[in-house]
Amino acid sequence: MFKAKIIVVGPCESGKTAVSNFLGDQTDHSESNYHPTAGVRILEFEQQVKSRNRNVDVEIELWDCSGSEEYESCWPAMASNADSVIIMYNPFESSNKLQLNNWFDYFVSGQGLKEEYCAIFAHCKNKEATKNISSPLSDNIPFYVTNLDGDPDQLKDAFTKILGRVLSKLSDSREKEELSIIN
Ligand SMILES: Nc1nc2c(ncn2[C@@H]2O[C@H](COP(=O)(O)OP(=O)(O)OP(=O)(O)O)[C@@H](O)[C@H]2O)c(=O)[nH]1
Ligand SMILES: [Mg+2]
Repeated sequence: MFKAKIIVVGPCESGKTAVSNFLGDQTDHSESNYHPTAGVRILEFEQQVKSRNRNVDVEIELWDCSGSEEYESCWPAMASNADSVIIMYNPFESSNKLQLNNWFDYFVSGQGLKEEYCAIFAHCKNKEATKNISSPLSDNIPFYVTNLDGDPDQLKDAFTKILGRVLSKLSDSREKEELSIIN
């Protein structure tokens, strides 16, 4: 069994908890009251991913992190040993876009994570607004426009793609470790 730690970061109220709950099948996502996350919530679930023509079970730890500056002192623990980072923002809030570089610099480049294992979710709370949005950061980071009301399966597909890329990294490093034991 492979294990993956995936952290979800980004500005307050961008939808990190709603999306994390949906991905982890924790609650009904139609719950509309906003409850700011205190620090971090860790959701654990399993998902099957296709890798190199076989189905592989992955045990996922999804870290739904608070967007509040109040918890910046927890960033090192959140970032520690993360296999992937999902940066979520509201594309209609200009202040959100300005903050994105901070999240990216700390959680992706600051940790030496390759951009291909991370993702940006431009999360639109209004499903009508999901067209013509382009990535605010490097084109090398996979970019998805997401929404829970329209076609939430698109969100599941995006997550499965991220997981597929993370899994190939994890299986490569496991193979290397196995070879190093024989050699
Ligand atoms: N209609 C609709 N509402 C959404 C969607 N995504 C999030 N929301 C609502 O937006 C509000 C904020 O979402 P949260 O997921 O709590 O935001 P957050 O990013 O976790 O915020 P912090 O924990 O403070 O960092 C909540 O009231 C959600 O129900 C969506 O796709 N559609
Ligand atoms: Mg939250």
